[in-house]
Amino acid sequence: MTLSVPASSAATPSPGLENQPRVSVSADGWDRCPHGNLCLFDLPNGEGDFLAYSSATGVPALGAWDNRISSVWNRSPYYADTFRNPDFQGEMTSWDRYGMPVNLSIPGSDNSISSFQLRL
Ligand SMILES: [Ca+2]
Repeated sequence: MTLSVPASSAATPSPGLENQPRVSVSADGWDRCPHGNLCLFDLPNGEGDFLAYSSATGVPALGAWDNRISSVWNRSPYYADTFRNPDFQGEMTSWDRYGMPVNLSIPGSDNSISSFQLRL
């Protein structure tokens, strides 16, 4: 499953979307990442828009999310590998299953992920 959640949706719903379900009105930052998911955030500290994946998958090109991810939390039961280039090329970082949330500014890889995979 892929879930893309605009950061602004909880505070300022778009017209016509007021009654749509949301991840959680009270959740903020990292806490918005559902247990069992890999979450990829636009901003540090789990802020901003984010993507969430809960099944083994490979994404060779991130489109609008290319070179955008600034923090990662792998809460999934899969290993996650992120790559600096598309098609699973370039420098790879592996994320443990049920790991800790990480700001990519610390390892110096902010806004540089271009593909990733979730694997057993
Ligand atoms: Ca970013």
